[in-house]
Amino acid sequence: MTRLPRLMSDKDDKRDDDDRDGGRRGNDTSVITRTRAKTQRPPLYKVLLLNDDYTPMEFVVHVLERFFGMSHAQAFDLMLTVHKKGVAVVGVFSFEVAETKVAQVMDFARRHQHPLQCTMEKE
Ligand code: TYC
Repeated sequence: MTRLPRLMSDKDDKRDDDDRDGGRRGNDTSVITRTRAKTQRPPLYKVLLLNDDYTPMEFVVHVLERFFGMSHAQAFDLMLTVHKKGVAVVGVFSFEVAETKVAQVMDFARRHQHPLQCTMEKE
């Protein structure tokens, strides 16, 4: 949550007697005592596609186009990377989006009786 700077008037200030301003402030002046609370970025999750010996290459290309919004050329290149290296990151998302992508890919592969595996891990 982002906080706005809080203004503290002289009357609120319990440390008013420390005289750090040398007494130059009048009673109506204000000092910004706090700027901004630290914001936390939500954690991100990598979605990984795993190679296997049976899922057709065209099916994997289709999965990458359909669920990860890739062009045919991008999808083909990434499929080949998985085929050669065994695994590749196909996207980085919030937890909920990554979970949905994994479920969509696993369900689609299962319905077509391919052993394609898709997992996620915290970045
Ligand atoms: N290795 C598979 C084949 O030769 C193709 C493949 C690529 C399978 C990527 C899965 O994630 C994968 N038919």
